Amino acid sequence: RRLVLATRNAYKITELRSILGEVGLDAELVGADAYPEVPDVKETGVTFAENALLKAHALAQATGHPAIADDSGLCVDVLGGAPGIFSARWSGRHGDDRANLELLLAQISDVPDEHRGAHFACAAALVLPDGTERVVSGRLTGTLRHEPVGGGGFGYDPILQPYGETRTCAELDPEEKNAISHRGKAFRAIAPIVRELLG
Ligand code: ITT
Ligand code: NA
Repeated sequence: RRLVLATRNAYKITELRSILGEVGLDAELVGADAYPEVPDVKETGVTFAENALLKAHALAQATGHPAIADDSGLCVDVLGGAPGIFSARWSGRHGDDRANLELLLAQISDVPDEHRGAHFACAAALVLPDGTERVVSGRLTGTLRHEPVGGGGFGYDPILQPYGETRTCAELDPEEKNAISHRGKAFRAIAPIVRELLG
């Protein structure tokens, strides 16, 4: 049985393999790069859930296999939830993690510690070839540092310090991050649904 991970983000794929491995899904996991002929879908949704469903529908339909997708981002309290669904292209350059992070830090440079609340959000969508769909979400709340710290993870990990932690997400071991992360929560919640629907 094959389950397509409807993403081209290599960091997400690594985290998803680890999270789904822990919950013992009995399926061969392949990334979207296994289907280079399938074009990327336009993320025209206005929510994480809508975009995750768009990505999963496109891959499930094109491949004839069940697909799961992740749409995620960083929501900053003082920015009214931005960058949100625009997190991957906040600087205008899609996937340029460093430029996105630097721009965000500059935008909140004057914001004091007590107002630097933020959360990572993740929507996990499952779509079957017959169009059946499910979507669940997860979040990780914390505060934003003034400078990036740590070499692990990706994206905005070096500036998000989870509540109850003294380290940033980029200083956590991969297992520690997966245990508390938005992505870990969403995909551990969708795993039993995958099991049920794929039999
Ligand atoms: P796919 O659409 O192919 O999955 P993408 O990187 O474009 O890949 P998104 O549209 O979901 O994916 O954007 C996610 C962005 O949100 C990502 O580029 C990071 O900037 C940020 N992000 C998501 N999860 C994160 C995490 O665990 N740690 C740090 N930043 C994260
Ligand atoms: Na997105």
